[in-house]
Amino acid sequence: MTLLGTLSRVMAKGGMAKPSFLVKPVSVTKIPGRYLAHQESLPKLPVPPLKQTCDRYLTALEPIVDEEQLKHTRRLLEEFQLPGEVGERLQKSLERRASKLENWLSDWWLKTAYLDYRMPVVVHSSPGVVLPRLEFNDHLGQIRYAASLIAGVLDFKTMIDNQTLPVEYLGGKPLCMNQYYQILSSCRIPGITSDSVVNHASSSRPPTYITVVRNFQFFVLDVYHNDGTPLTVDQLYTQLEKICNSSPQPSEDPIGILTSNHRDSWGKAYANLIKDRKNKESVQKIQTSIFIVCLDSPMPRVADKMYHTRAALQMLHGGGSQWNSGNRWFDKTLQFIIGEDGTCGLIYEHAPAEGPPIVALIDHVVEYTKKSEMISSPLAPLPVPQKLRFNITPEIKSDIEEAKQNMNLMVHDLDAKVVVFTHFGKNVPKSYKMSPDAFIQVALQLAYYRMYKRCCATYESASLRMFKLGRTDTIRSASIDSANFVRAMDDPVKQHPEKVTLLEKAVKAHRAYTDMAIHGQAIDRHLLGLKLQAVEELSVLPEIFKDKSYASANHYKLSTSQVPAKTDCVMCFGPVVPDGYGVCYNPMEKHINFAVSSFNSCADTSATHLAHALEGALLDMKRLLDQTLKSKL
Ligand code: COA
Ligand code: HC5
Repeated sequence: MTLLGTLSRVMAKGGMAKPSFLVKPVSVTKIPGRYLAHQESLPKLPVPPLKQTCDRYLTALEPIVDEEQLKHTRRLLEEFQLPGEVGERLQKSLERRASKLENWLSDWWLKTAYLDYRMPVVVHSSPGVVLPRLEFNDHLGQIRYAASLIAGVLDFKTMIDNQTLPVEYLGGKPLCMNQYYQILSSCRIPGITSDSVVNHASSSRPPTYITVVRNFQFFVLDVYHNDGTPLTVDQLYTQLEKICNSSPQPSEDPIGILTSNHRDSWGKAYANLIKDRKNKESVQKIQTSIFIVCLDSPMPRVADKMYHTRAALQMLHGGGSQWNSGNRWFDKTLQFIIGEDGTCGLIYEHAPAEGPPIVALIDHVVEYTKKSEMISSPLAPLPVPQKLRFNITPEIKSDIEEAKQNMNLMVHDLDAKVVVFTHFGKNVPKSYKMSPDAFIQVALQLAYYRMYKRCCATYESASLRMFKLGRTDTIRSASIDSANFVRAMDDPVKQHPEKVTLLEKAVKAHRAYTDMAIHGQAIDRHLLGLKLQAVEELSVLPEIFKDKSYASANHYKLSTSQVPAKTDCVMCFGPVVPDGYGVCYNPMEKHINFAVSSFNSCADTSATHLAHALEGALLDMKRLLDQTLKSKL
């Protein structure tokens, strides 16, 4: 219950704390020049009109709640909007907030969706990315690749430091680039009831080292010389060799596994851990470092067709305490993971940024590593990387044991299936003049309907980066039009031309919702804003937020996201409700990479089953179009 579980907890507290969660906020104004000029030119996130949101909310409920419930909600919404009533008052307060802040939503969103959300970041929040499998198949290949990957990330960092990153565009509009400045040198810090995020990139002495973890042991690796030039690939390789030589056996106490625990438990364990001065210094080194490189131990081998699924799980959780789950610091924003068998990817802590900046970094690194060669550089006497030491008290030992057990339960509970769909990619929907993203989303609706004979609340991430400090809003993929199509598709009474018309309507409706969302006119963040505003200024919550429909609308059995990349990678994340699915996809021109996840503890879901249903739905939709439209030519 990711994004929504938190909302009710914010409510329970009866009020919002002042935004003290950013221990060290990265102020946009600290990054001068070109970047700032660009940022200043971006529009502010609007507050949509109240009536528009209420009307659209009701329309969005239609395919997912029954008629009686809909009637009840309609009445509540009418009352909410009466002149002089609570809706009007909250809307005005929200508009006032929007006029004062750079972005009325971003602080609230960070806190609600991430820092106050207490489930483990592993599986429940942090996404994983699998790179195309690499050629190496031994330990030397692993550290050679690690060296060139580190050099590639540092090369990308130069563009961040010099503000030479090209501005991105969506729908012809320039996007907010702030998230790029949040992904390096940052870390989440656990608290007892809420976390914080620190970022050291713009501090007076930004870090010049990364953390390398091997056999559950953490090392500080300086990646710049005193003159500010980065170490060469060759030099990085030599340093990584030294690290590996001093960590031949797994540590008895995989301290990093603590970061996988429930946030309240980790918050408590953390307070205890850093009471010791040495521990505190070691933890701070990890938190401050630019990023982490995890040199993983070999994982159990699987058949080739299972490779992507196994690799996705390695990225998401590391395989359990007996494998690589302790070879992480899950609070760190960026952790690159490199196995000995050519497996490579990353996991990232989601609070500071969305997927696209991370994927842009990956695209750059992958290109860089293809070009980079091991040129022998003069053997400069480089210092031995410092191993971080921890004093493990019996209490810390028992916290580690508890975290191990919880991690192993999560590992057993997560079911995943990666499908490389090779029949077609964006090319086919495009050839039928349809939005590929909308086509895939409608296929998902069909797949779900075929399995459950009903539609469910569906979330797709939409970028709000057209606006200053924008993050995301929700595209509600289950629409009246998608419902009409999925019901008709397998109806033997319906003729093909009618099905095609319904499919075209559903795809168009999805694309129209997408346009509305990326222009700041969707309903979900607005409703959240009204709700959080109510928490701040009212003693009781308006009825529309206590309504059953609101709970149903936010119980996303399908939580989905498209993250397009140039690199042929697989992106994945866990479901957000116990009886739901996570579906992430990277549509390429001629194929599509999907990762589907679900929980084994739910008898009604199966990642494999949905993945197959999705393949079937895509193929059937193409066949329908081919048969009907091609025959017309
Ligand atoms: N006919 C022919 N081609 C079409 C078309 C049509 N009717 N509609 C779209 N296309 C083309 C587009 O021009 C585009 O071309 P390209 O491949 O050359 O770039 C391509 O098809 C893809 O368009 P579409 O599938 O409609 O999706 P999109 O790229 O506009 O993406 C979202 C849609 C929702 C994913 C995007 O708006 C977004 O918000 N992305 C960010 C999501 C995000 O942040 N995810 C991570 C969260 S952590
Ligand atoms: C590398 C791919 C990362 C995708 C992560 C993503 O889509 O996160 C969503 C963020 C948002 O605000 O919509 C949340 N989601 C995983 C629950 C869809």
